[in-house]
Order: sequence, then C-alpha cells, then structure tokens
Amino acid sequence: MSKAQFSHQILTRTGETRTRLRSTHALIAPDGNVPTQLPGWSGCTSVILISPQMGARFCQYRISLAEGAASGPPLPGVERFVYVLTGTIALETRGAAGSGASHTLTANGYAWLPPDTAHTIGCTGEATITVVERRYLPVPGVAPPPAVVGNALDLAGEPFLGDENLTVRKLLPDEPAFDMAMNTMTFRPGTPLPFVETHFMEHGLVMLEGGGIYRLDEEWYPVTAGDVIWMGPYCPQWFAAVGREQAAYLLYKEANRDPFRFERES
Ligand code: UGY
Ligand code: MN
Repeated sequence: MSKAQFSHQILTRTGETRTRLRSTHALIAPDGNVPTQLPGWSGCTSVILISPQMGARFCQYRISLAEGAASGPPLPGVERFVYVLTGTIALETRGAAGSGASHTLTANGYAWLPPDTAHTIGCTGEATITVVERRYLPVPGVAPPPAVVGNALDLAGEPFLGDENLTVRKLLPDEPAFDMAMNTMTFRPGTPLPFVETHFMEHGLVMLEGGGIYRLDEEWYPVTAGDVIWMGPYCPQWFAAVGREQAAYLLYKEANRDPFRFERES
C-alpha cells in the first residue's frame, strides 16, 4: 500500500480531517472538498473554498477544467483574479467596440479582470485554476484599471521586509485603483515570517508547494501543498517552512481601501 493510500484509509476509517472552521479563520484541506455547479461554467469541476458564508468578504474557488471547458461570467460589479495551478488555459477578453485580446496562460500564469469585463476561459487539455472574486470597490473619480496578465515565474521578486530567505512577488501593480493585492511568498526551508502579523486586511491563501506550520489565532496547524486558508480581519498569523524543500503560497489581500468602504458595500 502506498503512503497516499494509507493516509486515505486513515482518513476514511477514522473520520479524521485537518479541516478546521473557526470564526477568525479556516483551514480547508483537500480531503473534504465537495464540488458544486457554478452558473455558466461547463465541463468544469468547481469547489467553493472561501465564501461570505464562512464570514469572508470575498470568494475563492478551485476549478478543474476538462478538454473543451468554458467559464461563466462573474456577477455584475465583481472583479476576478485567475491563477493557473496546473495545465494551460486560453483567456479571451472582449473590450468595448469589438476590441479584444487572447492569452495563453500556463502554470503560474495569472490574469486580473476588472468588473464587467466580457471574457471567456477555455481549455484544450486539462487545467486547474484558482479564482478569487470580490465586489470591486471603486475610488470616486478613479476608473477601474485595465486587465493585468502575467506569469509569476517572470517576476524577480524582492526580499520580504529585507529577509533574503523570503521572497515576495507582487502580481498586481501597487496602485490606488487596485483594491486587492495578489502576491506569492516563497520561503527557503526553515524560514519563518518575521513576526506574528495582525491586520485589518483579510487573506485567502493557497499552498503552492512545500509545507510548514501555520499559526492562525490561537492554533498551530501543519499545512502542505493543496491546502487553502482563510484569514479573517485581525486574525493573528505566522508561518514557518518546515522540511528540506522551499515552501510557497499564493496570497490574496485587501488593499488601498478605507475600512468604511467595506461597511457600506456589505
Ligand atoms: O503581507 C502579508 O500580509 C503577508 N506577509 N501575510 C502572510 O503571509 N500571512
Ligand atoms: Mn498577512
């Protein structure tokens, strides 16, 4: 019996799971994921991982696309961020007056789409993506920025708070028109976050590789690639990479908005 089969047997025969749901945070381990049908997404298996139903101010999905799959649109006024976990997707955007663009996104490729951008995501092989959606919070007098498309592997990154062992890659421009940040954080083995952070901004996190220990509020969790975490406002948070491999995660964070904006919009 392989190690994976053995772990699966333990989970199914003991009713055990690493998943935890608390008022300030959630750890969503893949073993408990249950797919659902999302409007308009065809040929896809979709799992809603983070949602307002658990207390979050945003949604995060994992979507597996089969050959010929196609996306559905976000709701009006909702911005969408897409990150390719595996495989390749085709993104077509359609602008005003018939203008449009086609992009092929491979693993670690990403796109941010402003609200009400007509687009489709298709797939000619198989792919898995994570999608973050939130009602865009406009700044009076500032138009939403145009779409952003890139690949995290093309970004050099910078040391996080001066730590050369911890690299942050900012996938979106750090400008007031953007109400969210999407970053990857890559930890050399043994590297911790420099302090226990506590902040107003929420996070949605996908472990991309490696693993370690995540402190969330008063609890410490072992985490590994494939896990998803929601950190609510002010949830004390800290991570250290454990093992001989580097650890990396993709991180959603609110940005550039006054807390009152969230009150009014919710
Ligand atoms: O920038 C951040 O908020 C980030 N360092 N938080 C985290 O990794 N949990
Ligand atoms: Mn943080």
